[in-house]
Amino acid sequence: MGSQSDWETMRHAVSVLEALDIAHEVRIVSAHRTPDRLAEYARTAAARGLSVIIAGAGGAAHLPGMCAAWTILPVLGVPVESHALKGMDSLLSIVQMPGGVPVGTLAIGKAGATNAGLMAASILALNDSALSDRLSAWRQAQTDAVADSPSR
Ligand code: RP5
Repeated sequence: MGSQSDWETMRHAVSVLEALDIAHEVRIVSAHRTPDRLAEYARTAAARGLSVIIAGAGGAAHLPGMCAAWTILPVLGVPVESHALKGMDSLLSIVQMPGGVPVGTLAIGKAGATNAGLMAASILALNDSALSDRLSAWRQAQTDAVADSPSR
């Protein structure tokens, strides 16, 4: 994530990864404040054994795109809801990548962070049958938790 202030959103991605027992690391890497850290992180990610990167940032949210510029690993971008523009700035900064450098862009805020975790799980599950089973069970539990009618 681009800042400590993104944690309140990005913790929802981490919760999913924890629930599905997916090995992960959590770092603050800012495209603007720590550009060298970003270059180092993204350039070495594959060699360090990472398979998917979830990058969440807000405002002028260049972190996911610049991360994708440095690696061919799949990068999932989460637009953090900004105070000034409610995350529309973040969304447009992340989603409108030039052809040739993809970022898989999720929804603004908590839903996007949650789904980034689930999307990462889906990617990893392609080559991990045990994770595939855990992900299927997670989805089934979600389905089972939906009541037939609202409580009033
Ligand atoms: C972005 O600027 C971060 O991703 C964060 O969403 C936003 C504001 O950062 P702070 O000023 O709260 O550190 O780079």
